[in-house]
Amino acid sequence: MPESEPSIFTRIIAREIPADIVFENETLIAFRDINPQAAVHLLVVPKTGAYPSVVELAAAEPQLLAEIVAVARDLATEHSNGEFRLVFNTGATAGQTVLHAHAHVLSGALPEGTLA
Ligand code: DGP
Repeated sequence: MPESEPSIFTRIIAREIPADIVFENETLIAFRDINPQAAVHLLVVPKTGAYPSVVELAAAEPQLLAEIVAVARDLATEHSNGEFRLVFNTGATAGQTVLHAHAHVLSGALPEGTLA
């Protein structure tokens, strides 16, 4: 994808594409994953599309990473039992398909065979 083309998440943030948005503030947005892998599967996404992955995000704005963790906890409490798995796929071979940093928040019943 050319760098100038907005990511699918940037288009969700701009309301160009619909999503089931469950949280939004000045810096972050969260919505349900289109292909849920757990009873509760949310994506927490920085509104800035400047960071292709969590690595660049953490280096440039560590406080934003801390904010993602806090929002994940709040959402897991609101939508499930407060316990959750936080996943940052980083790189194509690790399963990253959207080059706009994001956290997967998985809670409730998780699929069989995932990391213990
Ligand atoms: P990753 O594979 O870590 O890059 O995660 C990208 C996730 O984004 C993947 O689980 C599916 C989700 N996703 C992709 N396109 C859309 C969309 O248009 N809407 C929503 N809600 N989720 C999407």
